[in-house]
Amino acid sequence: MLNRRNLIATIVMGGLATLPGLASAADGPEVTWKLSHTLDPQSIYHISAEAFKKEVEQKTGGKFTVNIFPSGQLGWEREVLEAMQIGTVEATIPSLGPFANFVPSYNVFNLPFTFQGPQHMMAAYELAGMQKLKDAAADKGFVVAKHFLPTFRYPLNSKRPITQPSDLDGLKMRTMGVPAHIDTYTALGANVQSMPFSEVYGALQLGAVDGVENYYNNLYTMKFQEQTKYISDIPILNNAAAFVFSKSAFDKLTPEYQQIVLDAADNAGNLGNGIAQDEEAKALEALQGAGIEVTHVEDLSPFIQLTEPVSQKYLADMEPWVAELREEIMAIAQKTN
Ligand code: EAX
Repeated sequence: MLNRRNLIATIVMGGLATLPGLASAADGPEVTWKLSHTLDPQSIYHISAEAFKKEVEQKTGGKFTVNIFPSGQLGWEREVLEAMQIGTVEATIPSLGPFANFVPSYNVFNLPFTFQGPQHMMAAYELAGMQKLKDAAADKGFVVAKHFLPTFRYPLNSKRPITQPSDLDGLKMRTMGVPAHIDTYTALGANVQSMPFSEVYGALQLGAVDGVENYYNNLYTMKFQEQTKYISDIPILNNAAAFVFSKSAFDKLTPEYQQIVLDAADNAGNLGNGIAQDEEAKALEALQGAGIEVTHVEDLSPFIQLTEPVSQKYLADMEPWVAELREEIMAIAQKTN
């Protein structure tokens, strides 16, 4: 804050040119950031990334450039998050699944059936307790600027409709390399295989896997409908995501630029939240149009029963505040859906 005392101090120490707020962002230093994500240029991640880029570049008069690398061009999420800890990639939009491999408390998002619907997810993102997760991320070299995306990961496969857990028995399912996800599908009887997202289409084509789980927009833009037949609307896991910056890159920015990237991430995340339901509805229709059979599963209790021990196992291993945060998340479900 610029008050009389630090105004005088600033003038004495460095002269007027260093006064925060007096120079416009367009007079700021030249900065270039790489923003990596693993999804298609038509994905919600990409639309949000474009909005982020536009706002940052506009507000800095083009001095701050954001180059977006979609489709895992800079690597899968794990590789990119490692690069961010070193500081060679500055920004990314990871699913909070792989992110939890770096910041384990984030597993609170990866436990099965934690969220009851999109409104519930969006309300959870705003809980005060989320700050603790952000602090844990900062300790690992990440600035989490915005949690966003109210989407669920539904099982899609080439073999049979899934209406009960036994339908997953022995089904070769691709999940992300996220232990809580692997354990969840294993508890449901699936034969789980993890691989980068970019390899899934080929694996489906070769029959190395029978199915994959993700949200409709993601499944459709990856063209998995060409290799599969059945999807069930069971919200087993979710695809919460975030705008994440490399802390070392963020710390190098001027306070003014820091505020610009934080605001831009907030706005871009809100945009992603706002379009997600429409995009999901459109993608579901498109999947059906491409011949995918959609199964509505009313009774989730057999799935919840089999997977609840997975949640209990992870919660027992985490710090007590994580279990408290999960309780807080689950307690607001009724109010939101
Ligand atoms: O975060 O790998 C996946 O299934 C993810 O949905 C993807 O990387 C986006």
